[in-house]
Amino acid sequence: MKPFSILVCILLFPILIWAQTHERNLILEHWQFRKQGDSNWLQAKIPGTVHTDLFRNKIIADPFFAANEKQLQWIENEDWEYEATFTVSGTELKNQNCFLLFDGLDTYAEVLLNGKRILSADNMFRTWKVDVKKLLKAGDNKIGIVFNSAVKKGKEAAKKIPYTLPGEEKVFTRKAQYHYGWDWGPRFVTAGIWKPIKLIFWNHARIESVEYIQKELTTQVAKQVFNIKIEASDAGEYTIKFSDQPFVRRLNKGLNTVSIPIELKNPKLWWPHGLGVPHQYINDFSLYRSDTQLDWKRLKIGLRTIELVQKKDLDGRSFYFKVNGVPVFMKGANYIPPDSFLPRATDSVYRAIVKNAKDSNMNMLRVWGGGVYADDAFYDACDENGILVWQDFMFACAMYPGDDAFIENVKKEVIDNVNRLQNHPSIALWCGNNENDEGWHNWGWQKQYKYSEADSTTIWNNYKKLFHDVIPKTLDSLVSKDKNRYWPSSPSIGWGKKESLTQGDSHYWGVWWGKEAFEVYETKVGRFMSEYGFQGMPDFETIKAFAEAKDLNLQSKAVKNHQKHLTGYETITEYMARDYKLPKRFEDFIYVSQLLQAAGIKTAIEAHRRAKPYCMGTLFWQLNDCWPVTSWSSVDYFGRWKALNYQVKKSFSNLILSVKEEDNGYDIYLINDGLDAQAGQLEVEMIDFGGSKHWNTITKETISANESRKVFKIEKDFKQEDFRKLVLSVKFKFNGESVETLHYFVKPKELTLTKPNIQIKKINDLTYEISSDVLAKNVYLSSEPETFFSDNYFDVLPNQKIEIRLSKPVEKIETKSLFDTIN
Ligand code: BMA
Repeated sequence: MKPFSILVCILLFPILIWAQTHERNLILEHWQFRKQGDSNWLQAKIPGTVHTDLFRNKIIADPFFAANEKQLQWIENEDWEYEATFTVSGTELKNQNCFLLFDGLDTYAEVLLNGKRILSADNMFRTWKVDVKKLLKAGDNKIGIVFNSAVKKGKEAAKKIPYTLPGEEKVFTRKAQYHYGWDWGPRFVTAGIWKPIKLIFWNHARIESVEYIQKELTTQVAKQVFNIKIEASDAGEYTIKFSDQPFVRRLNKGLNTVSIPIELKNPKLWWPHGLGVPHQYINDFSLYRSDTQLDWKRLKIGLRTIELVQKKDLDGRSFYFKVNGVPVFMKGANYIPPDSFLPRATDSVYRAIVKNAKDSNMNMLRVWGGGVYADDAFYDACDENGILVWQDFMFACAMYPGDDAFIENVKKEVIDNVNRLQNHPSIALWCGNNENDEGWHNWGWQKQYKYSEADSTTIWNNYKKLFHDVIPKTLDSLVSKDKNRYWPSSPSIGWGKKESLTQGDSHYWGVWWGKEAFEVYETKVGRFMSEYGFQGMPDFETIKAFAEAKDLNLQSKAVKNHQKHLTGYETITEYMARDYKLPKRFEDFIYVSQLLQAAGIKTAIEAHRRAKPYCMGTLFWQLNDCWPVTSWSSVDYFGRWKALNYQVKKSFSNLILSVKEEDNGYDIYLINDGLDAQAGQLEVEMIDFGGSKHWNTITKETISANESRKVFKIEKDFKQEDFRKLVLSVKFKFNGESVETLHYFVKPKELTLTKPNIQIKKINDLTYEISSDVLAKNVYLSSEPETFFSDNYFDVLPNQKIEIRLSKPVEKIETKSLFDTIN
């Protein structure tokens, strides 16, 4: 920079500050906290929670370790105070306008600025904006926040109605419901400043938000409108610039909406993962008064159409998404919050979760209603990676109050969150709640809580008011037609009812909760399977992070506390005994529990995909965890993949083979989610575990685009064979690529396995080749901490070489296979 320009900058600096909207993040100040009534203040980290602040100050032990959770329940019954002092300069005070923006307060918060109450917050999902121009002073300013116990507040509200609602005190509080404990999560009813607090100064006018409407989209043209909401404190003429194109408008004092229509020729579309590139356009808008830039906003958008098609057909009613005119089979999982203490989850955590989804060939995640509306980083990552989002509103497995104050609070929450999320191309569906409708009709709540007819009517009417009226109407008022897809409850019909398999979305829990065999998944196939699942233990290293060496067994308090399903370990063991020889060592039990989970969910996914287009979606329960725990997740709290996630990656690839045993034979299916037809060679071999070929056949097959079809049948006429030693290997070679699958004829516990000699050959620092003399079943590779293998828990056939890539160079690789667990 030349000295002259430096001088100009120095001279202009105060003027620029004075003119432009500028923002300070108050989380950077020195914050302190204490239990209300205590005299000592302790250092706090913002954003944060009381629990994590207490832990950092060594007042409590690690909440996730062993059974510490049980000793920490007192925290939820206390009120907590936070405070900070921040300095405001004279120049800052000269700005015409100034407000405080609270992105998230958890939950009942009384906020004081320089001794004056400026806000009473009561919903952790809302953002709060408070004009503080008149209260700020030059020099030191003090902000104080008292968080009242959410549990106590909930209990007080519960007392005001004459009956108990399912979900009890938590349903009165607009706070993440999983904080009160779930069947995969601990009970930590947090309090605190969970998102940033910003001090914003502005003059004349500022851009409040930009909303994007897609009027028309074809391959030739995208007709779009950007609605720019501008708050003005001075009426007058302003210019909005979009890609250097000026739009001059007169603004009134108050809130203005400026609409800018933009036409784009030959637009590049946004495609879900697996079907194309999720292209995004960057749109920058700046606001000027004369030649001075006042404000600036960037909006990334993706151009795509999405339709939820529900058409009557012979079986019932379809339920599928058409994206850019193409019916898309949705493959994915249910997503829960990534931590019990949400502020600990950094942007990189959200990015890693979405990357896991993409790397395992998913194209949809369901943000489940018992958590929180996720952070922006999550949706940004979904947009960038082509992952569609089924977005629940935050209500789950309960019935909610219907008084005016509650309804009004929810309405505001819907406005805040729909406005925050509506521009994301990833948002495919808004859904009212998780399992409230199903719970009311099928879980026996009426009997359990002994409702009178009048109470029942009130509760159900309140349900209808919220999910059939207030939420959809608020959504209608906020979003344009192209974004308006609302589904009141997931599932629409409970899993005991036959209609749940002929229309709507379906949660199937006959397996696990109903203890039915995994094979039942093959018959209980609905139109869109939005939940089903089976537990698997997390990685051994993950368990070692919360349990001491002496506690590494299923009976220890530590391991028991990290299983939140009432009969979780018993259910795993019962299913395991059906299919596997029960291992004696704890470490082996972990490994086999993962194999069991992977095999069970593979059965479900393949049944769902075979049934395409009758069934058009499969989202298993659940992708991730909020702490280290034995749960239904495919990736554990630390991001370690369970066997299930490696299986999912295979089962969700665009083109797969699937073998289904029928009474009279083995049907081979080709399932293609891709948009190109494929022709190739199908090679079927029956080999024994020593590698000898017993039978084989080769045929030419084709599969159309977006199709599932039975392409081949093997009759059951192998009378002389010992099926305990045989495996069917099926390959489809097409277009220079190859997919394959293995099918065993008996359960793993009946297989005649012999000790494999597993060879690991180093090709280069990051590539190894795995081979074995005899069948090595479910080879598990492990190495130094945080080494990621491109595949794991895979079978190695004799004469086969499997190439594995590593995330980093390692000294040594250890192996284990199913054989090791039975000897
Ligand atoms: C589903 C979910 C969760 C629960 C899971 C496992 O129904 O909606 O409420 O954690 O089952 O039980």
